[in-house]
Amino acid sequence: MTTYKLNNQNLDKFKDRVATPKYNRDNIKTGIVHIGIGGFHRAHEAFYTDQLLHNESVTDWGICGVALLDFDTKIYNTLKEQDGLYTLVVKELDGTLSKRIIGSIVECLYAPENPVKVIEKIASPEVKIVTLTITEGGYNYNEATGEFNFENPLIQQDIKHPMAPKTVFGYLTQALKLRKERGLKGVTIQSCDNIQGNGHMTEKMLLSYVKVAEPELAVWIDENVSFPNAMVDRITPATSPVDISNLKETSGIDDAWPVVCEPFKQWVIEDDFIAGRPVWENVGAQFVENVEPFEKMKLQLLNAGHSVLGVLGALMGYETIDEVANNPNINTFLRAYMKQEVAPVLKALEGVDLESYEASLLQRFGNIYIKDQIDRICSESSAKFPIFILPTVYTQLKGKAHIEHAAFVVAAWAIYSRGFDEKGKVLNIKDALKPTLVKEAIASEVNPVAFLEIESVFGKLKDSEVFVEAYTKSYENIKNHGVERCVLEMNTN
Ligand code: CS2
Repeated sequence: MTTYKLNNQNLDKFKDRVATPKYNRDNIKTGIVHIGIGGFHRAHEAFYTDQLLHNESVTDWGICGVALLDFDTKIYNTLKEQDGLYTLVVKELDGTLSKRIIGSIVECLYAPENPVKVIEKIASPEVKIVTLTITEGGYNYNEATGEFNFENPLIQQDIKHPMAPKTVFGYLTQALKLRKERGLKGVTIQSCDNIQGNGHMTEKMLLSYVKVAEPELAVWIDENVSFPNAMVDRITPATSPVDISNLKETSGIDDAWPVVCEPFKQWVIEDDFIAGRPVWENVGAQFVENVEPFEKMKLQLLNAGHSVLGVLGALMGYETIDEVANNPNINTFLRAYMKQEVAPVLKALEGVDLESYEASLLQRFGNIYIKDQIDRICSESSAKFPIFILPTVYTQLKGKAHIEHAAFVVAAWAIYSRGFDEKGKVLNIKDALKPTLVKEAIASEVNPVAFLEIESVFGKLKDSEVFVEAYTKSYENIKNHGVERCVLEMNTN
């Protein structure tokens, strides 16, 4: 089989090999600007939108992908060379691969190269929605104060240099200002990140910034911009070199950055789009009045479950989530965590079936074909724990209910943050807060509570005697006996 480079010109050559876009990409206008074109966006929103564009009456909802950060150069260059095309490889439960070339990203911009172009794009009349995957940490929220973090040097630079911003807040503010000045309509800003009330969070953080940077814009935003909340879901591991070479060998597609993901996908969105929206419900998205129950269920079970498996698995020397999820002792521990500590918090939620959700999660975590990297899961834990794990703890503490499993995982994270697994292998900690984490992890060797003193992560948790006691006990136990033995003991109690 001849191999061809993936781009517009060669697209026809692939149509008998894999699914390809059947619509004319030249006719598609850009209705959506998406900031953060990593794997998740390309497995999720861009996939849904590609499906939708196959309906020939839909021509207004192409995506302009924006690479915001300096280190996004590689993805930008790849997509530019490939005319926005990439292959999505779904790893089915039986190990077969379903491949499809996605065509919904019809334009790409690299913000560091030309910030004004990005501002103008968001301000252009055809754009109706700005979607975001900027990671949990990207919202610049300070857990300790509950407010926008103006101390971030990048935010300071955006205030000083409004037309050469570095953060999403700087970009959105200047673009919205242009829309206002030009008498254009507002837009919807839609977060696709794993945050409880992600729309509310986006609105609150953006308005905090605007009130300082461009105070006169705040009222216009209030009246002309909507921020729907949404729950997003599809496990999307980092693409490995083997994924790239397999695609070449089996389908003759030379794609520098395909995306691999699980078959499951879910997108539950509040229907609050001030300037109109694509009929994503025609391709499987759910529009609901209140997304909160779906968000809570997903964040506190799936994402939290990932962090549990990630941190314990990393200490035990595992590399992928399926390996640790299929360790029977850890599996039992995770199920107990879900049942005793998370389910009681979620039990009042309406419209969700917790039991079947939990069962499907265990199957998804254990899928041996996904090979989701523990490194990926543990990265940026300092932004993840406050969203995925700690809300459950706070509610349980209020009700004087179980927190032992969560305390155990936090203790494991403190030990993880020393930078070595149980066999002494160096752990690759990737976290914006790494220096602080490592410093407090080392201090914890003498006084375990030192780790809990990181207020921007744990708030006032260190004041809870019950939590501190369970945490300290777990810390000493893990240090002396290792994760697996402790887990075994907890499972039999
Ligand atoms: C993961 C998520 O980053 C993480 O810790 O839990 O990326 C997870 O895979 C997605 O939210 C799945 O929808």
